[in-house]
Amino acid sequence: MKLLITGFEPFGGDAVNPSWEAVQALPEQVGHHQIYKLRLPVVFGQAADLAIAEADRLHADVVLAIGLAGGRKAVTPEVIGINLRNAGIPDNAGLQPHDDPIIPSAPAAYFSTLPVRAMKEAICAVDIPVALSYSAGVYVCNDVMYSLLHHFADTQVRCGFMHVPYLPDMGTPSLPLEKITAAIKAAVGVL
Ligand code: PCA
Repeated sequence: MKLLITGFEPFGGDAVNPSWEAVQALPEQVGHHQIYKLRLPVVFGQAADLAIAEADRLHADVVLAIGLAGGRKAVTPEVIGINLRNAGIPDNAGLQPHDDPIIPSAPAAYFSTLPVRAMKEAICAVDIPVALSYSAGVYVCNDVMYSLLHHFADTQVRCGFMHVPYLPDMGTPSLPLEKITAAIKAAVGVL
């Protein structure tokens, strides 16, 4: 099985993004998954297009996108992505959409096609704070999640998103990099 896992470049003035730090630290193989890694720009539209193109190119079976949610205290598998863009801060290309659809006339929302509850239980089992989230926000992370789910709707490719907290030197609450990496590995184990 081919698993594409993505992380993001830094944004909003941060020097690092724990999502990419953790993805980079993953092994090349987890269980029956061959892991392919991709770093995404924090840019509306462009990030989603790159993730979709790479998943198509690889003929990936599963796509798991990871992003930072500063302020959250737990790793959070996302249940749903919505067809909305609203940026509190400009993205890394200076775009700041307000209340725009991601894809006009497309469905309002898609549920993750990953087993979010099993992911949560697997992360809980390795003693890392975890909770399901029912909002991936309306910034670039939700953009990627929604766009993947729209593109791969009615295909066999399963996809979803997981947010992770700050690293200790970025703010509070936080989780050490080893714990974020271990949480992703545990989640991948049930995909
Ligand atoms: N977090 C942002 C975008 C990139 C990232 O790591 C978000 O939650 O939308």
